[in-house]
Amino acid sequence: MNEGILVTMNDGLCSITLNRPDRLNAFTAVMLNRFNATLEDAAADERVRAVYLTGAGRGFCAGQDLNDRAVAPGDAAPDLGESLENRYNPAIRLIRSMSKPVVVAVNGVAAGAGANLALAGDIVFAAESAKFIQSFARIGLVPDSGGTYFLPRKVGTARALGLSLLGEPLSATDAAAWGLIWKVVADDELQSEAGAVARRLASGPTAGYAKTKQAINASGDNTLDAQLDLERDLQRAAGRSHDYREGVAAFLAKRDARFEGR
Ligand code: T3D
Repeated sequence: MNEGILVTMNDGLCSITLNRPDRLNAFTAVMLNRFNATLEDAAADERVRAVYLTGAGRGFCAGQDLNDRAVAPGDAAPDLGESLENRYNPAIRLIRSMSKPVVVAVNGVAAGAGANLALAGDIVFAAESAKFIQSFARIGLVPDSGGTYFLPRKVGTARALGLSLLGEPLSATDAAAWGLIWKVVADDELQSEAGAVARRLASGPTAGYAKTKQAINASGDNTLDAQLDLERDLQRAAGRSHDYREGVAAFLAKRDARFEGR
């Protein structure tokens, strides 16, 4: 049973496809547990040097599957805090803390936790027809999966509040113009373009990427002084890496570098 997740491994790239296309890849608890286990494996496996995430069918992910538990009037209230603590928060923490780049190819609508999962990626591509919806307000919920953390930082408070309170779709083009994502590409070029970037990252200087991600992640909470100190320490370590020596040697020899990720 693949539980709504397809996983392939190729040349250092772990590719994950959310695969419940008839439900726009909405997460059931079982599917999200499996997704998190896959991320944990990818984070721990030294052979994995980059992760690629996309959706099957016409959607990327419609967030929580609203059929997955009873919420009818009269039913006991479900504990959504439990759902976040045990499933959604670990997914976001795994993506942000993983010491390898995570490339996301948003192939269609990304709603609710599905939107914020996409936005947690390191390099986010979106198909021209894709849209991002903070749909939580439509069902009386609060943006989760890092939405209230990442949105204000990426687009400012005014746009974060507009997106969150109104729950209106944001086009891929506007998402790129607002600085929410890396790039919007033609629908039929999404997988080839985003996939090529993921493969490139999977054969790049993995240890250097890890330090870069660590520094960028830390910057929001650091003073300039603290950030300069962090850069010094990370650069000192990067300067001792195999890939730094190889990168300089390749530059001087006017050839392509053969990075080993260490
Ligand atoms: O555990 C917790 O609950 C806490 C965590 C919460 C995190 C969250 O993600 S809360 C937010 C949950 N997601 C939503 O509220 C989004 C619901 N979906 C939509 O608003 C719309 O489907 C979309 C705007 C995403 C797309 O609209 P459209 O018109 O392109 O497609 P559609 O016809 O609505 O959906 C296609 C099918 O997928 C449809 O099924 P059907 O009629 O063909 O049998 C629809 O019911 C189903 N589907 C879409 N989203 C969900 C879903 N089924 C279950 N859960 C969904 N989230």
